[in-house]
Amino acid sequence: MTVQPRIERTTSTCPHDCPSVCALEVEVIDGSTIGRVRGNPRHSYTAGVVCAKVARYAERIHHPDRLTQPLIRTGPKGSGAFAPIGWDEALDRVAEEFRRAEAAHGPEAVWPYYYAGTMGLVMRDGINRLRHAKGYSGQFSTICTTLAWSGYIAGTGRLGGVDPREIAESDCVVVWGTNPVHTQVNLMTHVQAARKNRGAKVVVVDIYDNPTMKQADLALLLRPGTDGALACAVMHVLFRDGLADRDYMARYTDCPDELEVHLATRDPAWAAAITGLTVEEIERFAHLVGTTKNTFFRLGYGFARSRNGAANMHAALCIPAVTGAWQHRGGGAFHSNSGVFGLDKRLIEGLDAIRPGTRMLDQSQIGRVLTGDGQALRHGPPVTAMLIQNTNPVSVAPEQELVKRGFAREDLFVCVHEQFMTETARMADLVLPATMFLEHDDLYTGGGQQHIQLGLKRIDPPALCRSNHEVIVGLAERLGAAHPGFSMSPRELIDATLKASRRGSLAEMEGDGFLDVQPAYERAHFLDGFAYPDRRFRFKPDWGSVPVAKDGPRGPAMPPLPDHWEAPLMSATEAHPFRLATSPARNFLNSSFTETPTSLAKERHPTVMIHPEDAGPLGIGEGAWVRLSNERGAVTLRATLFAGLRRGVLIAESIWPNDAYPDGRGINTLTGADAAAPFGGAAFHDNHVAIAPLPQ
Ligand SMILES: Nc1nc2c(c(=O)[nH]1)N[C@H]1C(S)=C(S)[C@@H](COP(=O)(O)OP(=O)(O)OC[C@H]3O[C@@H](n4cnc5c(=O)[nH]c(N)nc54)[C@H](O)[C@@H]3O)O[C@H]1N2
Ligand SMILES: Nc1nc2c(c(=O)[nH]1)N[C@H]1C(S)=C(S)[C@@H](COP(=O)(O)OP(=O)(O)OC[C@H]3O[C@@H](n4cnc5c(=O)[nH]c(N)nc54)[C@H](O)[C@@H]3O)O[C@H]1N2
Ligand code: SF4
Ligand SMILES: [Mo]
Repeated sequence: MTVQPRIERTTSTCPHDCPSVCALEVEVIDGSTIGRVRGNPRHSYTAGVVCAKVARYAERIHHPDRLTQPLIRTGPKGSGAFAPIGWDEALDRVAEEFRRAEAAHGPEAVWPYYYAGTMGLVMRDGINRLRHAKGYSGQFSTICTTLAWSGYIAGTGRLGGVDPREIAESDCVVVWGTNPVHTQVNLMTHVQAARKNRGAKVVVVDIYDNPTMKQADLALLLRPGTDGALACAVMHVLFRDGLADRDYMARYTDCPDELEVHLATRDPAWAAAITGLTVEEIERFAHLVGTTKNTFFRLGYGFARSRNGAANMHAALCIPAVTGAWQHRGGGAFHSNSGVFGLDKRLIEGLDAIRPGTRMLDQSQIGRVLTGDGQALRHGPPVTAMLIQNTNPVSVAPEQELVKRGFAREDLFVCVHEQFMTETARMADLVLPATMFLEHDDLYTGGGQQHIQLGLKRIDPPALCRSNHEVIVGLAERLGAAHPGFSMSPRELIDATLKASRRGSLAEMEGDGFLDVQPAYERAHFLDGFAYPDRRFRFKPDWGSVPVAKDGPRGPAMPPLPDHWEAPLMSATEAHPFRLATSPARNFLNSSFTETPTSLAKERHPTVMIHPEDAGPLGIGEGAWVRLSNERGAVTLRATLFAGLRRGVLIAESIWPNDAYPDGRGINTLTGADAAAPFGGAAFHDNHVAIAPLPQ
């Protein structure tokens, strides 16, 4: 007689770095194994849908290559030679190295480094409590959101916007610089609802004909970094053709007359020459959004990942302020809700322990920091010891040659706490095995939606895996770091954080597993005014005082009004005549899922898309090996011919592990870490390169 497995359905939250932050239903088989993962149908944003890579999460959590044992390096750095070591001995060793670094150069020689491999607040941000309690160097987190958020907040004064579920009530949805079919599939659920129920028109603005653009009624395929020009010409037409809402602007915006005068010369012909779009396409787009008052602008991250990206985000955001779309149900704009959750993070992050004046190091400039660049070090001591959690900089950070050189330093001690032997872990002195989300308790906030969500422990981890919280607490103990957060369990931290934030309690949230904190309609549409003292939207922001970064890096001065800002771009040159963007691949999530067999099989191998008319004269055929190069280095991968992009543009969907390339050089060999205006940020899609076939 065969025994039927016992399948229990539990709820959880996807922990990965994705705006959707899906509420999950997870099958737990016999209390120890994960079965199918589905979207929770009772969650109004997730609406029962998850992406394919998380649906097959069993592949990742029960992967044979998971780290299950603390390891200490026994061969040269990066050799991959490690031997098992006990947990106590491992943590003692980290503490000893941190004390040694501090004794030699002061506490700022230690740089805890992390990012959003898990979005759980306890496991992601707890490392900051240790940092603050010990006075270690700060991290100014620029790798992802800084450019986009700066541009958005410059206009509205606050990070928030129209409820993304309202997309279903819109008659025109503009998906601008995001590829949700790859990067946040749930957005498509709401877009499709608008289309099905109301016949809404869908506009997609992107630089290649990606799977989202394939679903568009109006596809605007422009040159990289030219969104500001498109936005200006659209607003020019709105003013010119009587489609601007002058009453709305008089009431809600700072300088509509000045904007109108400024835009007089920025007509569709001007923008057509810059963007590569036709005058007709621009006019059509302008008339569509000008006559469809409840147009919803869903502004993504991708178009802000250029050196003029903050300016472009702001320019696109100005359109609904000109049409007055914010006043209509289903109309207005949304980029991120990260500003609406109102969670008091003092306990989790130890914010009350911050030592004023501690240096902040630019996360994106990790290569420069580790190779001793004085400016990147803010003219302070070298970094000689690191703890890394939830991020894989040797793969994902720009200026990869510098990053690799930095990690190879013999005088640098690195401890990496990871789920897999990533290329960063491989460079470490000590590797610690981490739990996965179904093996620990955490609290999540949905930046692309509006819920605070729970993800509780559902199964036991492999015997020797420990959570980020356990590692931080273990180190705090050994280093004599004092803070109430170190003596609390994750459940206690979650409960206390919810209570301190007046967002209920853990017990209250445990039922559904999520809490809808969508701000009221009036506020989400900024009908009670924008978040500046005079309550007005800024067409002309004071860029220096946008409330994003107090102590961050600074880029060049911004254009005062929306514009096409060419100067900072890494434009094509004679030596480097192509523009390269590194847009996300569908089956990877940054560097995560590059270890799962199904994702690898679907993505096949590192590839660069090139227009057939560019490829022909260069002698590049389908599948040919090519070399991409610029001032920073060279990358070898295969070409595929694709007519769905502009001449002179290349797309390499990323991020593949470096060892998937024949010479171990990953795509970020070509990307730059210079601080883009106004407050820094990595311009991953703004690169010039040369492309040449390799002898076959
Ligand atoms: N499958 C998958 N999902 C992911 C990720 C992943 O790697 N893979 N990454 C996750 C993370 S960390 C984030 S932050 C989000 C990001 O998700 P998105 O907001 O979607 O941002 P990007 O992924 O940077 O780029 C989105 C699109 O912008 C386009 N783009 C690039 N340059 C320009 C430009 O100048 N103008 C315009 N109009 N478009 C441009 C790219 O071609 C791409 O199609 O996705 C998350 N989800
Ligand atoms: N070329 C190019 N480069 C890019 C981008 C691009 O578009 N193009 N996008 C950039 C963006 S937007 C981002 S956000 C970054 C993200 O890049 P990363 O920060 O590296 O993000 P992930 O690959 O999502 O996660 C990193 C690691 O976290 C680990 N991890 C997950 N959960 C846990 C946990 O609970 N504990 C511990 N200890 N580890 C955990 C995973 O195993 C994974 O190896 O990449 C950037 N790099
Ligand atoms: S769409 Fe994003 S949040 Fe949802 S399951 Fe996939 S990775 Fe997770
Ligand atoms: Mo990101």
